Amino acid sequence: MSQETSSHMDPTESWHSFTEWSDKSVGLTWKITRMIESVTTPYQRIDLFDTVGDGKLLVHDNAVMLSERFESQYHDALVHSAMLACPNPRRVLIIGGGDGGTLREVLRHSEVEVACQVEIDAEVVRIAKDHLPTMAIAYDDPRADLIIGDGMKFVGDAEPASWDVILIDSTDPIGPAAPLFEEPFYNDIKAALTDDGVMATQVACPTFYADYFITLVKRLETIFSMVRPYTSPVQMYPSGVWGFAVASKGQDLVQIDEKRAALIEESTTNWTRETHKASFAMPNWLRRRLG
Ligand code: AG3
Repeated sequence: MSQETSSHMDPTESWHSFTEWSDKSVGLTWKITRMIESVTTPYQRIDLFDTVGDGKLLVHDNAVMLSERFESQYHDALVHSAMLACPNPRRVLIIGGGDGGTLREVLRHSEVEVACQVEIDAEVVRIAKDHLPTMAIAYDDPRADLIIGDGMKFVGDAEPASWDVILIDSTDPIGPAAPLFEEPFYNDIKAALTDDGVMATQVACPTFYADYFITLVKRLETIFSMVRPYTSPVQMYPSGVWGFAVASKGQDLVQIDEKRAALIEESTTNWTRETHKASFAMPNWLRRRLG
């Protein structure tokens, strides 16, 4: 998972480029008109760019977190299937996701009484509040409870069976977020979930980072009794297809409440009952490797 910045000035037009490299030979390049902010925090370097056509682009340590144009593809995919697999998601915990996009999607669900967001890096929230209003607006909802702190510790200290849904909206499984993809954290999540609770996490790109995708799904399977990997088109990330997994202590992850799903479909940008069903389909080579 190598990322590096390649920035050059085009001689004929006034834009630079930023490339996130997916592997040795393939990258995704953005036309950048200006750098809005670049800050180095104790956790990461955060760059916020403006692009020629895709709105603002948020980059952490050279990995794209979101573009304003495509962010809903990722946030819809992470949130709605897990929320709808859980019969009554009253208490929802989000680890990471300081931009507010995941929180915004969670709050579409009228069952939610508390959506607690634990983000380690206050600067991510500050940048979202200053520059990414379509996501940061979620913080104005009275059900939102923002905590700046260590999500791992928060989950470790949580009361047993105290959360209906736990969503992990983290950076990639290499670098500072690596512990959020390991057994001790997954065990703590399991303990913190109610009996019919559901967790969802991103598990990297199923093609460029297939080894990560497969390892993470298999790791989840050693801990949770039900695990379903799924994928979704996310054009702003390497390959344009991103991997996710939902997991539970037994709660069915594929059958979702039709009535609630129909309601959610009225307001989402991408998620539908059809995309939900399709998201579990895996290409044959990947199905074989998943076993
Ligand atoms: N969460 C990070 C998804 C992984 C992106 N990886 C990459 N570009 N290599 C994004 C935060 C959005 N709320």
